[in-house]
Amino acid sequence: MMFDIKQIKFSADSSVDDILSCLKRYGCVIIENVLSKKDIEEIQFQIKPYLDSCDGDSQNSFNGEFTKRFGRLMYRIPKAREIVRNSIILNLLDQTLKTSAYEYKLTFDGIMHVMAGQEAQILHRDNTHFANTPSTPPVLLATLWAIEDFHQLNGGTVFVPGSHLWFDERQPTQDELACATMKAGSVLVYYGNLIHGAGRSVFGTRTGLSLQYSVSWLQQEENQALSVPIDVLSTFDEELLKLLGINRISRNCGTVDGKHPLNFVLNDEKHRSMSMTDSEYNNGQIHELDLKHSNVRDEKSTDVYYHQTLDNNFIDPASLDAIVERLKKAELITSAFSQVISCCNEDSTIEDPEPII
Ligand SMILES: O=C(O)CCC(=O)C(=O)O
Ligand SMILES: [Fe+2]
Repeated sequence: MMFDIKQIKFSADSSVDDILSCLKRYGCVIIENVLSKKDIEEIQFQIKPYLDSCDGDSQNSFNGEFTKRFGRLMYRIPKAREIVRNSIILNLLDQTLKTSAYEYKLTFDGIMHVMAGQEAQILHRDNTHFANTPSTPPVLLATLWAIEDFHQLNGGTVFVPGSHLWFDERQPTQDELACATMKAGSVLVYYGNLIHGAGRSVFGTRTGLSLQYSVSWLQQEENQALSVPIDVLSTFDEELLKLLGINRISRNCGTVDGKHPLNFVLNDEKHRSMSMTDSEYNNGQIHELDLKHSNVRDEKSTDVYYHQTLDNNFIDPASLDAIVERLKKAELITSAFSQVISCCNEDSTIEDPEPII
């Protein structure tokens, strides 16, 4: 392997600009020691019952025969609700996905627990789950949190640095592959267009916690609104709910019957009043809340308007009057006609009414 993994390694206090420029260049970064030992223990404790009851053959050949997988982490794993809004990750999301969307949201959450005997996963790009999207603008940013150490013998993720910018047909050679070797508590962050896959495992286990984010206009891989029962959702705070896609991202997008979707989840005074009048939209508190995490929308309104109205001056006023008169007459005739029709329907002996001219 030719690639020196150190080139993409950062720590939790590295500058976000440095992390971002590496991400743009190689399509991936590893940020080390983001989770503490205690965090890791908590996650392991919370996922254990689900891992224990999960059989090895995880659904299909893409997911792996010796890999345990399960989803609905926002419902099942309280600690994941905290990790999903890690501030470094949100910062990177602001500067990547928000270049082509008003918001981003969680699209996938799942545990990927690779066991000895697992063959390498087919190399792929995650964005192709949705469509064969080009690399610019980015629509998907994935994070894979190491809950155990990742290395070359236990299925550590294999990736192709820089491949997020390759054309579709280009196949990687052996020396272009790298392994995301990282200690538990680190996170691998990669663009959806990066070529990657879980590695081959000959020894031990490797637990990864995958949280993937997409632009708000893409369908979620795991339907978050249905993955978490409504009574559990209603205990979440506004920031988390919006991250799950339960959000109004512009005047009309994401609403339920014209109202902010949070109305239906958070049944308190503040959210009940989240109706959608124009004044609230333009001046109200709601919009300011929406703007809190946005570095793209720096104006009150996200809409662009085109200030032109159809000019009827080409019709001269005299003929306009004549047109209106004719329309009125036509209306009278139509209503007279429909009255006759309804009379005829009542009196079935008249089968063929004379047309009224
Ligand atoms: O588990 C891994 O290392 C990666 C898995 C993966 O890329 C996927 O299932 O899409
Ligand atoms: Fe993948």
